Amino acid sequence: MQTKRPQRLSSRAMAYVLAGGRGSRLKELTDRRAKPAVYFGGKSRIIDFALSNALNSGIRKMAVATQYKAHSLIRHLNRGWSFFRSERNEFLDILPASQQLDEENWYRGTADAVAQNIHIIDSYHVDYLIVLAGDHIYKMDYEIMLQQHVDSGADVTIGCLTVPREEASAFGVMDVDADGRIISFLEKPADPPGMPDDPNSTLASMGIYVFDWKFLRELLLKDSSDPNSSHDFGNDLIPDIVKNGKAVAHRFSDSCVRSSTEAPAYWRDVGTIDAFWKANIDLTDFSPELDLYDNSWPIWTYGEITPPAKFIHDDEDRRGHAVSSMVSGGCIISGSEVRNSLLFTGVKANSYSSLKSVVALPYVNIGRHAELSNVVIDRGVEIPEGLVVGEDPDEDAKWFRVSEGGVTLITQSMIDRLAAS
Ligand code: ADQ
Ligand code: ADP
Repeated sequence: MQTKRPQRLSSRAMAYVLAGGRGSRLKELTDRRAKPAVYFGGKSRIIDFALSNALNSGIRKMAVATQYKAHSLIRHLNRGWSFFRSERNEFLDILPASQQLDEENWYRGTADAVAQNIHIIDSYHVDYLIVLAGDHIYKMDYEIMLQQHVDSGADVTIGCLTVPREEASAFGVMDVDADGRIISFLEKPADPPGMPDDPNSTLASMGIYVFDWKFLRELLLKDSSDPNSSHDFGNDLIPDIVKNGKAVAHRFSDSCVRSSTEAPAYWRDVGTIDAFWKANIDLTDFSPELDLYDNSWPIWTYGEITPPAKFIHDDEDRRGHAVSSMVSGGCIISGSEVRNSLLFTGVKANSYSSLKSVVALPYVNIGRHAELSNVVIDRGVEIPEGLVVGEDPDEDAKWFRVSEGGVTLITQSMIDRLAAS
């Protein structure tokens, strides 16, 4: 007799991506776009990582809840993530705030961003909901986490990793028993506790939660009408489950990723200019921790159709070249020297210019004789001829934003202000 093959848990799950936050520590990079829509890695946007993880984990039902400055994010999702086919019971739903309840303009918090769409989620008949943040760079197989959730019989399973104690006040932090059950949870404590076996580290929530949908549904309905709740997972729902139910930690480690390469587990919050610059520049290393060339875990995105990158001698026979760099399609490097830099689609570097450790977002144009080091340049900026940035931080700070770590962010309005002076 033939036995029926068990269904993959991922086929009974929906990924619910929270993408409404601003990411204000990215400063002017998020003035006009939400953090999940910020570019990363030469071709992608930050949200592509969570969505690709879901896709590579076998999940074919997804929703993205948007709120802050969502236009560029929604445009990206429409262009790059519209290949799901409802005929095959696959979909990616975009759920902007204020679509469901007339009396509420905005999602009141992360839990409310799910609660306002309960009826939409019901209509897809899923057993599990995986709540994800759309603003981290990582690779993770959610099927492994789902399996742990089902095996342990938890009410919620929370993805977590160890972080240095001094950085932990930005996270929900937890204490676990020998079985991985969470016995205490504090949302962003001012003085995070160390771990018993490692006092300088803290176990932190990644903001990734797996729930049985029926359980979460009940909890959301109760929370929605609670006047004392801020309707947030980290502040309200998770502490409640830890106290009154069963919350289990899923440790993020090398075994959370199925991959054909030996790369270690990678997770970054690229929430500041310094972290954003570093994570992008790290990709130009000989052997970076984040392997974007791993075919077994592709990062899907919207791929603009462009001609190949081109490297040309200028009229005085200076060779345009790039070393230890990533150069996307449509770029033209003409008599320019590019080192340790990451250039997105359609960047042009003109003669006598020099780029060192530069992250240039799409369609940046670098004028002749410009000399730039340790900078992030926003999309479409026209760098004027002869501009020097990265030599004198005090001078740079007069016109541009110089980060704590000494990285300069350049936007077009900063250039316009400089030109008008
Ligand atoms: P935070 O990082 O502070 O804490 P939060 O501001 O709650 O995260 O945002 C989580 C996600 O939800 C982000 O992707 C954000 O874009 C999105 N979001 C925020 N407000 C939203 C809204 N009103 N509508 C829709 N989406 C919204 C959380 C947890 C911590 C955990 C960290 C890990 O609360 O416990 O440690 O994530 O980064
Ligand atoms: P992306 O994030 O896709 O690169 P842009 O950088 O071109 O998009 O623009 C980011 C957001 O700002 C988009 O929503 C776009 O519509 C909006 N935008 C672009 N230019 C302007 C402008 N001059 N004034 C106001 N909004 C703009």
